[in-house]
Amino acid sequence: MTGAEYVAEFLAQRKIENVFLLTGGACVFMVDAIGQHPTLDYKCFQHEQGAAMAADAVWRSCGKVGVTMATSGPGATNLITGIACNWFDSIPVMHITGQVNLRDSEVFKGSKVRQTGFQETQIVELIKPITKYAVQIRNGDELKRELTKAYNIAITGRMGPVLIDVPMNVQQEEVGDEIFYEPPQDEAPSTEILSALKIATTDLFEGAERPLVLFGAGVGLSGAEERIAAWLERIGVPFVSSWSGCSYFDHRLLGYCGSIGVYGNRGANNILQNCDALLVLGSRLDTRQRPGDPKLFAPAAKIHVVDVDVEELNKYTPQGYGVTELSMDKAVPVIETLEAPDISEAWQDYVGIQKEKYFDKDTSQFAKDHDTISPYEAIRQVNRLVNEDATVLVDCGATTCWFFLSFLRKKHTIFSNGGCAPISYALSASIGAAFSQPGERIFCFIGDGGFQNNIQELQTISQYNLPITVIILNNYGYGIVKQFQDIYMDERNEGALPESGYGLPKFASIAEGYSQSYHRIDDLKDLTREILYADGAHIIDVTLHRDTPIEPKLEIGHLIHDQTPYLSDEEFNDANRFVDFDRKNLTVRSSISD
Ligand SMILES: Cc1ncc(C[n+]2csc(CCOP(=O)(O)OP(=O)(O)O)c2C)c(N)n1
Ligand SMILES: [Mg+2]
Repeated sequence: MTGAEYVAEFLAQRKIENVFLLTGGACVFMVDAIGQHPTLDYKCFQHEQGAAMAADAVWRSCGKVGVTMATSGPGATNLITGIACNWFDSIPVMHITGQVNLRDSEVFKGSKVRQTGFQETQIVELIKPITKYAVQIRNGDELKRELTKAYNIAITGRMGPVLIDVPMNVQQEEVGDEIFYEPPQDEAPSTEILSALKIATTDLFEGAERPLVLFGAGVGLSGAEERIAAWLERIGVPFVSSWSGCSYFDHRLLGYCGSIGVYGNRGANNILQNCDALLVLGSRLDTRQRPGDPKLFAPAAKIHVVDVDVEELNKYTPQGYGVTELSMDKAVPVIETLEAPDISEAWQDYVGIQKEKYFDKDTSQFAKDHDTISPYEAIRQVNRLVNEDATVLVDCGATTCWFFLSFLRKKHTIFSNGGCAPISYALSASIGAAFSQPGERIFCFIGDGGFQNNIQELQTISQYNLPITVIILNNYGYGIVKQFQDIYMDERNEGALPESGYGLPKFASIAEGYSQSYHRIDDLKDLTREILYADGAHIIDVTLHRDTPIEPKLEIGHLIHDQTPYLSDEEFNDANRFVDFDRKNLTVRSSISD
């Protein structure tokens, strides 16, 4: 077997079905080997970025490792944004790049030339900061060792992308027929760490009257979501989630109060800010969740965080949070034994009121006032019309905020790219989701700007006849940027609107060019299940007023739960019964637990 054939066989034995690629001279032997393999297949993308984003969706939709292949130089560098998507959201993906023949690159060994071989690029050095492991292979033996090592690194611990760079001569080298793979050893956690977790969390709950749990993506990434959801249901402690976390449980669970953060639900933020004990499960509390001064995040609460990545935990040292370094699947047997704390009646009433008042109530007052389509209602309508286990992706910008404020997950697969958040991710990721779930229709919410950023992948959708419904929430601009500029730049919308350099083609003509059907929606009564589920690939263009804002939204210099449109002082104080916040001076005067 040649090195190229070895790569194909190794992937096939890992039950990988598709490699997402764009070919080129330096990977062509490997592409050929995949093409000749009896069970492995490849799918062609129009841009490597699309392939890498699609590979991100494979794990999220079917739990298998996504694989890309690209040629050296520009092929490899085009993968970078997609690799960043995998990295920040902890998604295991294996990227395989072709590299020039080692003979070429070694000719000038010792001199620091930029390049010797044509299209030679040191992708391994470039990519190291955003991969868990990246290595250039020097011979057949290394290929065998490194493939298994890289694959295992991708799927263990805090997961993430890996990259293997395979020079042309290694692709052609005779490497023998035996495939080498040793599954990773699953180490049991020490009894010390488990008992420390038990003591810390019992202590956290025992001293609490106003407990809250934050459900993060780590719960789902480690496969602990069903057990944690069952535990939450049993003990009746209220919980909130991050955007990435809310992909993993049924939003109809009684204890669920919404997603928190800068664009979070107002009630969920209020509850967070008034709790006295917060158990954070598998969430990294990034600055969209914990903006500004960390001291003002759940300021009256004792906080304990369980996370698989010690670096994430190290950042809490100044705040003195309790921490446990453990993946959630290892922590779940302990968490499950925690009994419900003595929740005060006042807290139960308060949580009930906040939920009643705000949960699933976010809407566009602006759209009401202007008699235009509310993106919140458009999303709710799709939520009602699609199957309760449908796969629904969402892109970037205001579109994401509207989505997470109004889509209620039942058994749906819902996701977005949380950490890198490039515009266009969802279009390419929909393709990965479609290949991972043959026969299932995929729904993709995307803004007009995001839709254009990787528009060439419409061709990939068409040529493979993928059942993807793209729903453009069209506000004729980079809406989220425009809202920011309106607030902080006196409505100077440089680079964000058609009159300042942003441009839109006729989407109907684009659809026609890519052989897809097109529906323009000016009235939500025309957005029907029939259209959503029409055969083939299609584009639904929902017309919004271009000024439709995100509501609620946090402005700079405010407490996380003091979002626009601002509440009166009376309403604000009523929503903060347990902690007395000085909303102007950004301090806490006192709290019930003081
Ligand atoms: C690749 C990339 N470039 C730029 C940005 C910055 N950015 C974030 S949101 C956004 C506007 C998105 O516009 P659109 O897709 O129409 O969504 P809207 O906010 O209008 O809903 C931009 C340009 C980004 N996230 N990714
Ligand atoms: Mg837009």
